[in-house]
Amino acid sequence: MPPFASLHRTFVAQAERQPDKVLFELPGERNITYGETARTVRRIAARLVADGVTPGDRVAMQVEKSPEAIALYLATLQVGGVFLPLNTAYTGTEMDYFLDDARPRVLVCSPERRSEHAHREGGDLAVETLGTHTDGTLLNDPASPELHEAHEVSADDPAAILYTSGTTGRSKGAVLTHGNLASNCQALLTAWQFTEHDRLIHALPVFHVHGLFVAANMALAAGASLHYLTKFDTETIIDLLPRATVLMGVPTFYTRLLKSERLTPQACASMRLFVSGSAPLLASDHEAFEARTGHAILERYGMTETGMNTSNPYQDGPRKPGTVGLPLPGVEVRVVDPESGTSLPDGEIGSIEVRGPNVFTGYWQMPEKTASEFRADGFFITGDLGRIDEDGYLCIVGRGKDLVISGGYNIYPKEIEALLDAHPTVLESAVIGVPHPDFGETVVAVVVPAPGQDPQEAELLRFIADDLARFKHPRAVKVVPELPRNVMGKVQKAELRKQYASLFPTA
Ligand code: MCA
Ligand code: AMP
Repeated sequence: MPPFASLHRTFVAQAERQPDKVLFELPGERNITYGETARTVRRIAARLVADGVTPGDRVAMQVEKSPEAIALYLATLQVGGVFLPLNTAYTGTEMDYFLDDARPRVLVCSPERRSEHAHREGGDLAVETLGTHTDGTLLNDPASPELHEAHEVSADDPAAILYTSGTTGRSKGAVLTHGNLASNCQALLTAWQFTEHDRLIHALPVFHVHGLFVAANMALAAGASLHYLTKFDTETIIDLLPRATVLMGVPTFYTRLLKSERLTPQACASMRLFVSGSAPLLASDHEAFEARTGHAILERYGMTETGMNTSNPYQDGPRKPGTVGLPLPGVEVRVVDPESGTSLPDGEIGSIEVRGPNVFTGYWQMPEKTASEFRADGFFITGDLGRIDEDGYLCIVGRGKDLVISGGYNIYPKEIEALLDAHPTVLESAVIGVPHPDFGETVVAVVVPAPGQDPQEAELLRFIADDLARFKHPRAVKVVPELPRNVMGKVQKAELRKQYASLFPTA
């Protein structure tokens, strides 16, 4: 496939080449072709322009997963807009922050949540709705016009903003360009030999890099088909395996699939590739999956700010459990001393840094934060810790950043600590991640009572509920007389993680 500059243009080319090919197969429901999707994209594009969207304007989306959500993404790119997908779990308080910061021209929300956003409307913001059955204001006029022209974009133009929480507790919008998305998609198509003949099981959410810019982009660009599921369900996936070729998921997908007796070599007979990422896959799960199915899961490593950086080989080399493989074509990866920034010899643990056409341009309206995360020679400091093994494979050994990854969702302790500390019975808190049998890691809050107070778990959880998406809620609250500190007075989270490591017994 020749190099491409825009995901929208590449999709349009596929839709013109094979209009009748099924793009979305919705199990037990409808099938939607490339041609039908292209028409929906053009209708939404016309609607966005009517709402006042001009190139560079942000289009925010907080909707349940549907094929039309992907059409909205493509329509935004068509008109030169900047797509801003938001997790459906975000509460009103969280939405206030993102919308104030990104100042979108249009917010597309679920019809059921329309009233929550009524107060935002007017002025510079238009609110549209989109349901899961083509309902909602965005598509409610069957005779609505179609926009055929596409805004001419360059590789450096912004295509999307994805919020990713910072160590400071404030979420930062990572601005990804058309060039970032296109180059990463192309590198993955080549690395994983993905073609129009693939049938990908898509069970990830479409508001993060994994589901949108890895899974969906690859299928759209290659002209492949999606078994498109609104959410992960073990038995539905196993039902679909015999009609699919590729599955992409977070480690929790594989932990759950392994629990089913129906996961057999026969069930996987038509599959050629299982991909895992977003969080570490346990080497024991990798090995158990291979023993059970004959397939070695291909683990890769990425970040919101960079898309995918490294991948275990599709062929020409082993897929090594516990590693995230080799740099993708065009991507440079190095392990350096975190203080001096000098490269370390292979085998030594240091800070992982990356450079390449996949790396974002910066955080939305945060030039200083952006500058502090890049080296002078253009390498981006990922905040992950790793080493390069004897075969050149990258192994992630930990995180320099204070981050919990639960079922593939990133959770920043600082955000939760700030909320807990505001409760009158709490003097201070430390939020940590501990091993969890289903989510890989889960959140535990350790709190110290304010003088004379007796913090109650249920009350604390109620107190933070409105301000925090459900997946970020601590699964346990522990009350302790004081937090362990080092001589500098810094809370020793490693000590706490050790202390509570067996709270949720794994295997
Ligand atoms: C749902 N819940 C969770 C999570 N998901 N709690 C903690 N961690 C989670 N990940 C909560 C719900 O709020 C609910 O709580 C209860 O668990 C059940 O919800 P349900 O929707 O039924 O859960 P599920 O469908 O079983 O979802 C689990 C899941 C899902 C399949 C692991 O979280 C998922 O699809 N994760 C993928 C996230 C992802 O795409 N990450 C990629 C980020 P209650 O019942 O108590 O109300 S992109 C990225 O990281 C980089 C770039 C990369 O490298 O890919
Ligand atoms: P996000 O900010 O949601 O893009 O999450 C990116 C982070 O997820 C990375 O910085 C890593 O810490 C982690 N991550 C992604 N893929 C892997 C993987 N295969 N193994 C270990 N950690 C991973």
